[in-house]
Amino acid sequence: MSLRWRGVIEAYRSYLPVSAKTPVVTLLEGNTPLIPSRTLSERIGAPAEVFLKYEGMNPTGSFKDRGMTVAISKAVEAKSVAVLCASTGNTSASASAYACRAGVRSIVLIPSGAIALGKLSQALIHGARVAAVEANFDACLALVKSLAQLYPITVVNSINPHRIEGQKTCAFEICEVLGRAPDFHATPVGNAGNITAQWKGYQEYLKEGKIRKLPILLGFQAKGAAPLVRGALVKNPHTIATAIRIGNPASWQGAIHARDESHGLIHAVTDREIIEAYRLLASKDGVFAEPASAASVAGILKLAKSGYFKAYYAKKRRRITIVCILTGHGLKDPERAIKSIRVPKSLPASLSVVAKAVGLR
Ligand code: AN7
Repeated sequence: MSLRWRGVIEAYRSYLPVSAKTPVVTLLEGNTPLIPSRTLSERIGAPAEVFLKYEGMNPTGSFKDRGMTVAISKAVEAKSVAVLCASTGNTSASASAYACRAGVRSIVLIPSGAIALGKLSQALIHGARVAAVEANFDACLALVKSLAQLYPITVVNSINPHRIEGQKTCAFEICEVLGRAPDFHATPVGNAGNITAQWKGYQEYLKEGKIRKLPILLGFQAKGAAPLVRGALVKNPHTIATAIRIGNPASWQGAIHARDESHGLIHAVTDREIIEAYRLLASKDGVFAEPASAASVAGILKLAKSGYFKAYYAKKRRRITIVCILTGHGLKDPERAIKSIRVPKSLPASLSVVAKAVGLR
């Protein structure tokens, strides 16, 4: 076997809308680790093995790269000279990186003051034209749709179907590693493109005979930004998980289908539960994911407490496999990490003072 990984388009070409004529724009995204979590496995309340699909290991630090390689490749094939997106941060980081690699311009609209610093730095360093708009993500996306009507530019938000196609490869990789689909697939939900894509991936693998059974999908939104849970738009969404601060998800129907067809659920988790899960992952498993990503972990811990997995085990009587998607890297939002932990104060360079401060006696 060749160990050379060539990105998701080459790995899954026959499942993607590309031909021999499509110029492949790739940063060798995908092939991310599926890390077993002993800490979480022990907290499920039934015999279970929990895995973390660490999508923060993609080239720009989030799952968006899987969709962006396809969207930008298709934009170049269509001779587009500029791409446009609205973003809570990660889409803009990914779009600007793939666009500069392809030699096309990127324009990004972000909610002013409401995206994590790491993501903003990525869009800027990759040379995107950044508009910091005094509005939330939903309003930015509405502006993007209007701009696309007026100017010849390709929208690379997940309303672009090529994004969904690329992102479904996450489900393929999970099935490849496990040799089947997991029993449960837990994921954070914002604009709902990703849950839609993942469900599509599993369904295609079932149809192709690569798996025999579909997983149950568990989607988690932040409580202050949970339109799918409430069944109504949220006008002023709020959460510390800025990536999923979205009140009017574009793939609303996709998320509802994924939930209902898989006999799953979409629930809300509080900011406090998100931060607890965020710190647990970092301090017990050694995995640093951004706050929005920790929503999937907060969600399964909450379900575990309510006896959800125990009830499933009582019926099936075999060990449960759960995959949590960690959608983005913790380094995207270092300010949040610093805020949630006590920062060390500076000390004189004295052996006794330093030893005492770090707990050595
Ligand atoms: C880390 O970058 O919407 O439900 O504009 O960055 O597919 O929207 C990001 C979303 C989860 C939610 N985790 O995925 C954007 C943007 C992280 C994210 C989501 C996002 P969707």
